[in-house]
Amino acid sequence: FEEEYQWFYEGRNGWWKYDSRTSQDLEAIYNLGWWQYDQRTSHELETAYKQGKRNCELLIAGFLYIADFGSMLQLRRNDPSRRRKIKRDLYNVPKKGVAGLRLI
Ligand code: V3L
Repeated sequence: FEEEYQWFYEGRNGWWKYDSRTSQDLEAIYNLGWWQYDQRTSHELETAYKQGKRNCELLIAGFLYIADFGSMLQLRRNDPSRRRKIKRDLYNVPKKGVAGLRLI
């Protein structure tokens, strides 16, 4: 069972950037820059979002992060310069993979 909406965070340095001529087109058309959060974290985000909370604290690979729904950014709690855009989108939009596991 997949929830209709999932949460995504922005990646960097994707494989599609190796071909500089088409990278912008691919990124724009297929939106390949996004990773889906793992199922547990995506569910935590969805619950907090639906409760109208301003943010949600996340534990990811031993690090605490804040997902801020106002700015739609994920920030590492002890180093807020480590920031990534986040988005809520339909579960079946194109993505790089889930939580760092590539689809291809
Ligand atoms: N879920 C899983 N891993 C995360 C998350 C998250 N929400 N946030 C950060 N990391 P930072 P490309 C990402 C990982 O923001 O090729 C991807 O999942 C993050 O992993 O500076 O650049 C890929 O595994 C990074 O390894 O705190 O798109 C990897 O980057 C590390 O935490 C490469 O993706 C530091 O991120």
